[in-house]
Amino acid sequence: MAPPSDLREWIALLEREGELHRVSAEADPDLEISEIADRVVKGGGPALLFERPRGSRLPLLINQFGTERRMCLAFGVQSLDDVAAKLEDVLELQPPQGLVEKVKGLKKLKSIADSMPKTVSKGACQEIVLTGDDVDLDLLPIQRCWPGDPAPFITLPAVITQDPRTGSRNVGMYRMQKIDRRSTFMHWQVHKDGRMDYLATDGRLEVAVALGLDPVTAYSASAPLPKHVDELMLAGFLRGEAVEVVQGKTVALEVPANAEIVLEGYVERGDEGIEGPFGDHTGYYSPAEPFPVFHVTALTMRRDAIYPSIVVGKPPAEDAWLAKATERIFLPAVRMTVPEIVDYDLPVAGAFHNCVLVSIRKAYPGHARKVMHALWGLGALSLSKSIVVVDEWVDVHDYEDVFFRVCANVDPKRDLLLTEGPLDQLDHSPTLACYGGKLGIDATHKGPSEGARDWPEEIAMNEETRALVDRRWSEYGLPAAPSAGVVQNGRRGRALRTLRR
Ligand SMILES: Cc1cc2nc3c(=O)[nH]c(=O)nc-3n(C[C@H](O)[C@H](O)[C@H](O)COP(=O)(O)O)c2cc1C
Ligand SMILES: [Mn+2]
Repeated sequence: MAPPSDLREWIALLEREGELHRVSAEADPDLEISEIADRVVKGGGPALLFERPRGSRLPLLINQFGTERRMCLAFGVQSLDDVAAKLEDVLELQPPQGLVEKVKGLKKLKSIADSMPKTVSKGACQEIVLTGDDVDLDLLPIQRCWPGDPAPFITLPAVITQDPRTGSRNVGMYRMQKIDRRSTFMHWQVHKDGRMDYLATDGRLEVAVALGLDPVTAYSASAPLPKHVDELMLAGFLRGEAVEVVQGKTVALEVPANAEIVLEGYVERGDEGIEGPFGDHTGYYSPAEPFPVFHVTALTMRRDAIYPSIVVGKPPAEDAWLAKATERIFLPAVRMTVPEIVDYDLPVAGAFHNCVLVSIRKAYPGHARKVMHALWGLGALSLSKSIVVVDEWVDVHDYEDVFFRVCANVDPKRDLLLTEGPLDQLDHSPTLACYGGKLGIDATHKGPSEGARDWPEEIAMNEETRALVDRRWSEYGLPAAPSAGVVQNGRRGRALRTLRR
């Protein structure tokens, strides 16, 4: 099934699939909706459409991304690895051999060409156009998420800018603290592409913010693409349908035609104020710091616009599945640079930038360290604080198995790599902001070539005995048991797990 083409189609799909709950009771965007959403998210519950947010005529949608099933529905796939496979197919494009291959290759190239955003002359996002004094952010049910937040924050925006030097477009998801009816802060962290566009001007930079998009385009705003790659192209590729864009009313930027709401405006170098604190996805408040002020010159929207929101906080929160989608979708791209990687997992509890578990096909001494350094040099993964490397046969999604390897295979003196480098701006633990220590743990098998003694063999029952026990199981008078002993899909049986605690 094709992914939904706008927010309405998405809401209708969620409703058909029993994945949406409408809240008709009035609820307050000031904290109350946060608490409701947080409980529903942590309980694995449905998306919520608040039909009467207090103080606004616009309904508020939240928890659209809160489960793996909804994330798969958004992409029109069975599993997020299917999305990765689609990308891998294109990344691994080889010079075609025969005619059949050539035709296939052309199809793939066409799928890339068709991904480019398409300019259209009219968009539903501009049914209502408010400019100048008529701009009023008070119309929107913007949430104040946590008690320590000083103001309401727009939390699920797609922020569009253009590199003043190259004209290339960037779309990123950056929270926006409301200042007054016509301005917000723009939370461009130091490592992000939006900030690079801002730093590349010494004057004014136009900005457009799209709210209420089809889910794949909304996701794409959070995707860590290289600076020069347009996130709307990724959205078009993943949807299998180009994103339609329409000329902004007061800025020379194109905006997604299907958006529910668009804010147009500008930031200016030197025009900054103190943003935050904000209850962040680290589980802590990120500190108040200077960020640019975004001046809104136009607020355009659909006649019956719906406002999208998300609450981040102590993990797991709704953003967990946005980040898991990135983990899965970007694995083939990571493998393009580091092909010995079999799989990786960024635990939700590690707020994603704090910990990477990675399995590799180890081929030479120091290979685990080579992979650590590669990841510390690779895009958004460069901000990872700790990396655990295990052998190819370890299931990195089975945290207990990874823990077993770390405990069993690591000589702390020999196998820990302590280094330093850039860290995520939101990490409060390092002494300096954005810079500090990094830990690599080599939990792979080692041997004399890496200064270890002869490495012992891992225990496993032989095939012959397993087959015998499989055959004779019913004779023992025991209840049905998994045939492969205690290990099931790489995960240990529940009974054993309970015993170990
Ligand atoms: C819900 C949510 C909120 C986010 N808020 C911010 C933010 O306030 N500031 C920021 O720099 N990144 C934020 N991010 C992460 C960026 O969206 C992400 O790093 C993205 O790749 C940025 O786009 P860019 O690579 O084009 O800069 C957020 C991500 C999500 C999912
Ligand atoms: Mn980008």
